[in-house]
Amino acid sequence: LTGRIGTLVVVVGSTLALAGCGGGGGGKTTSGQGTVIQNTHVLRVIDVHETEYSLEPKLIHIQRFGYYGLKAINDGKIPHALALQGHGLRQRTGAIAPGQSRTMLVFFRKAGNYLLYCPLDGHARKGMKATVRVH
Ligand SMILES: [Cu+2]
Repeated sequence: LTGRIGTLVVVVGSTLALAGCGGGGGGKTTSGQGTVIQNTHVLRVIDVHETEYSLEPKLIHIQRFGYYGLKAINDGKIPHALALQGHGLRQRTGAIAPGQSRTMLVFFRKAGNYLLYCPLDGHARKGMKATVRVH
């Protein structure tokens, strides 16, 4: 992982601003009872902004096991994607066009650090990576 671990922390409650997902991320709806992704209630949807070549935030804290949405938002000028790897998990979105987003449903059930990165064209090596820390 990169040596530059920032202090940015995703704040609970950001899910309320999620109406109108751009990228066909898999059937997300927001209602008074929380956010549903692929027919699954998630504890939280975490926004991950992608640009050339970085991910923000660099460090995401998760305090409870359970289902989460990782919403990859392509703020860049070329296609990106988002992949997650660690502790038996390995999954990724398809390519995301500039200005679009996709949400990945993830079930975290083991503590530790997970690698979040863009799997396209060596982008991770250029800096498109981040850490999800499950406590
Ligand atoms: Cu990329």
